[in-house]
Amino acid sequence: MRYHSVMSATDPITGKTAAATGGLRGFFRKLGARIGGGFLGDLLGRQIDAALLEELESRLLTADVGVAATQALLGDLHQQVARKELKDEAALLQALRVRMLALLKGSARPLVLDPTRHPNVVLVVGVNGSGKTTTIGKLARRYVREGRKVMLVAGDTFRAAAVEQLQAWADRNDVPCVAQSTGADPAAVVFDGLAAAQARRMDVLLADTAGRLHVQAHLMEELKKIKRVLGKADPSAPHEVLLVLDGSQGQNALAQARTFHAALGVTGIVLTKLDGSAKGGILFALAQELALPVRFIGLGEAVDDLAPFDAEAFVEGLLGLGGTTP
Ligand SMILES: Nc1nc2c(ncn2[C@@H]2O[C@H](COP(=O)(O)OP(=O)(O)OP(=O)(O)O)[C@@H](O)[C@H]2O)c(=O)[nH]1
Ligand SMILES: [Mg+2]
Repeated sequence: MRYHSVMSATDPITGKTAAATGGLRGFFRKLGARIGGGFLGDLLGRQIDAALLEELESRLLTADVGVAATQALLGDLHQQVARKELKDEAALLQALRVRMLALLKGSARPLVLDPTRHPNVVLVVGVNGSGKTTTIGKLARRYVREGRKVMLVAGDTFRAAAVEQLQAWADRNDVPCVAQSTGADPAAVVFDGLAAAQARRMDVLLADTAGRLHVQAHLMEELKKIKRVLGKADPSAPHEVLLVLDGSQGQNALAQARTFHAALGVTGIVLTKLDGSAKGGILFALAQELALPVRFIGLGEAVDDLAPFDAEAFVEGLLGLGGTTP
């Protein structure tokens, strides 16, 4: 089996690997640049006045930043512009940078595992096809590389071939996977997985679940049951309810986040598929409305295409600041 290197993430603009473009910082910068090109583009170089702010506002909205976050970013800039305090483009960019970083500050919080827990339980949830199982494969890779003992549990007993898909990721990472056949009670499977992980003193248990629409109430109830049952085997579990969102879905991802959070108490987010999309504006909307940590960003389909969110590089790229990587 051949693996992509840790720098295999593909640059969204040049199509080159991240290694060739200055690493993951470069990736986030370019990602920002691509989104920024969409809403800043020709605005720069124009006179800074109320009309320019209006235009900026509508472009932020188009870039999925959302009404509340757009307001938070631009709010007092209107007064500053009226008072002619933002004299030039550099001053405007600096003002935006400060506000964007302040908004995203809470988002760039890593997932920290407690080494005394055996295991740390990560319950992975999200709508169909958002990238849950792939993200589990990538996380397993990451934790194995850190020297941790990782186990997977196949809580998706609904979709045909879901168990095989997870098993394939387990084999690729050489970690154990607890599974039953399709149709089994997912709460029972996950409970067994936790018992096995406790017995074998695993560091991390990554629990896959079946995709479901956030509007399917009975399926959301099923997730609540899985969460409750985990708590019976370990009152502190799950230690992370990780919501996987397809970053290319824009405002729809925000609606999903709202409902999953209300039902389950989401503790972290993975935003996938930002490699093929200019829709990263949703990061601001998520930060503004839910203030949940964005643990990782999915940068592609390969096992190493997962990276902690680098808010600074992202904002610099977005605003065309801080120099560009070749
Ligand atoms: N480009 C890109 N594709 C991704 C990323 N993450 C996942 N995918 C792809 O998205 C598709 C769905 O991924 P899965 O991991 O099966 O999604 P899931 O949420 O487990 O899907 P269900 O189990 O059906 O709910 C696959 O083709 C993945 O390769 C990413 O970060 N970037
Ligand atoms: Mg899946």
